[in-house]
Amino acid sequence: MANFKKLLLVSDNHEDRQSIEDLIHIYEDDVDQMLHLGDSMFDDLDKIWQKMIPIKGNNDTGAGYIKNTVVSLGQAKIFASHGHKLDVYNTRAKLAEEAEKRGCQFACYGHTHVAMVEEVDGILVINPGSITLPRGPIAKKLYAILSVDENRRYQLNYFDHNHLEVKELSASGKF
Ligand SMILES: [Mn+2]
Repeated sequence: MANFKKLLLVSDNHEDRQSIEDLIHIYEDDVDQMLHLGDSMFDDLDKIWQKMIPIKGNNDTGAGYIKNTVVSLGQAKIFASHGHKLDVYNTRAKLAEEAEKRGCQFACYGHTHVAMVEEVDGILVINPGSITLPRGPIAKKLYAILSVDENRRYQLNYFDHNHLEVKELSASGKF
């Protein structure tokens, strides 16, 4: 499948700087966009945000953070939110509803630190996990890359903090 557009997804590094700088160094020229899903706990004017879209987590302060946004990637539209105000520990239905309202096919969130991909009410809902403080069944520090092509196929790949693919989490399909 040729001509992919790629979006890097990372979340919840909770002040760890090295992990985020590593991702920028490795992927800056290789992906179309980088999205941070919250709780970096960096300054909202940090120069890192020249390279990544900064979503506001419950532990982030400053007017430079974005509460919710929609990212376009090829033909895909992706709703992005930290998720703490959408009750994501209990349900991903509110997240999917917000995505649907905005004409998105995907929704991405953080907050739980649990890597997860699931289809909820027709929306593909993705949590890239935490790059420093993993929780849940896969005890690995993770991030993810969402790729979409011109035939509306998507591919989601997870990687650990050593940048090795965690294949049991990968997903693909049409959107
Ligand atoms: Mn949080």
